[in-house]
Amino acid sequence: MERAQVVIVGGGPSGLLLGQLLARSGVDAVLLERHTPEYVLGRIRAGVLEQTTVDLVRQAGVADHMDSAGLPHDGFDLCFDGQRHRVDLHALTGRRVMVYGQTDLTRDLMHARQQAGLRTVYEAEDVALEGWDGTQPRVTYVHAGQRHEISCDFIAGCDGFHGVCRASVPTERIKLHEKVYPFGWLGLLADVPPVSHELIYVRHERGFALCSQRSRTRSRYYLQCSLQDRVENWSDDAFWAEMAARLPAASAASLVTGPSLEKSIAPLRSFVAEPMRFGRLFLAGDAAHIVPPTGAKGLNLAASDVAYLWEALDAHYRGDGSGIEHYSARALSRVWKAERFSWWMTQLMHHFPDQGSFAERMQHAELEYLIGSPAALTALAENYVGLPF
Ligand code: RFL
Ligand code: PHB
Repeated sequence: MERAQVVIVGGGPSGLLLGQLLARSGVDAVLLERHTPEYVLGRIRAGVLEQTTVDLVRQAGVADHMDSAGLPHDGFDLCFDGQRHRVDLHALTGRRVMVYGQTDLTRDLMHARQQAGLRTVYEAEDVALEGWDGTQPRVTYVHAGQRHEISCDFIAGCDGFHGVCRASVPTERIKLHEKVYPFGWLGLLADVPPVSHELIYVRHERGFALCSQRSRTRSRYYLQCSLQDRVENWSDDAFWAEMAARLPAASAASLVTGPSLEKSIAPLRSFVAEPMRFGRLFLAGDAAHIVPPTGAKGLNLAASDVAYLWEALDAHYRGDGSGIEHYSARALSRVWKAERFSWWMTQLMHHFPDQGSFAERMQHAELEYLIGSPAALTALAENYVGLPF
């Protein structure tokens, strides 16, 4: 039987970042990922990093590319009634965010892991957890047709929403909170210059739209779509026409279109599993919680979980086990605040299918109040740049 101090299940940003930080602390961790590296890098997801996430990536020693290619943003636009209103994050909070794609961050982390020769198994099938409630956890998996077994001190469940770790916990030990929204986001990635140098969040009767970016030459756009929509039914031309219809005329006129590199639909949900620790099993990132992407919080929450878990494990191996006891409560306190913000921004900006005129007027009144009130704008800005951890 193999041996490791920590087995990390999942090679997305949570698992890779945790692995990098643990290596810095001299903790021996094996990482098991179900898919190939190419598959993991093919998923186009987050684009906005909070300052605290940027700092953690620097602490992990993998910031070179992010620091040279990432785009610091001091603000974004909220758009409604055909008008754009700038939210000056830096003036309101003294902080900014960094636009840097999850794909790039994941690639940087994979590269660093490989360079450091850290044990990683891609295409690890049938991962199963045992003994996490006792003192001797074990993880089994199949690779290249052979079953392997690793004994360890701790298991880090970084295996996303559909992973095996949360699913291994008996239902009576875990409380799940969930809200499913009646729409999804259709995303498109293209090598065209962004329509604006900052992000634009658009509320429109036809549905929400978001203009984001990956670089000065690569754009990421999203359209609120129906849950019945299929990517195959959206030609690139149809996407660009719909985006132009939801933008103010001046912005639509300067929208540069081009062939898509990727198009996908993501359903929106809010989800929290409590607690986030079960004996020697920890959940981190999307394995424990999901936010709708409107507030750009998912990856950043994964980063704060990882920071807490790293601190707890690092302290444990230096003789102080109290961090392990407190991990779940610490993480959940930040998780719920980000859940609240993401839920709030989602219900403020989207068109709900059964929304009556009253709800529509409430959205409108709240947006008008927001742009006229420095206090309300500051509350928005301090959540968007990220609460401290
Ligand atoms: P991931 O990225 O899902 O990675 C989990 C990994 O675990 C593997 N796995 C297994 N491995 C072994 N055995 C098993 N049984 C396994 N089961 C699963 C999977 O293959 C996968 O590689 O979770 P992680 O690491 O916690 O990272 C979370 C983030 O990916 C997620 O929160 C963000 O992408 C959310 N998100 C955003 N977050 C932000 O902070 N800012 C944003 O701007 C932002 N935009 C977004 C987003 C998510 C989106 N989608 C598609 C959901 C935009 C979108 C459209
Ligand atoms: C993205 O660039 O993918 C992105 C940006 C901001 C969000 C969500 C997604 O709120």
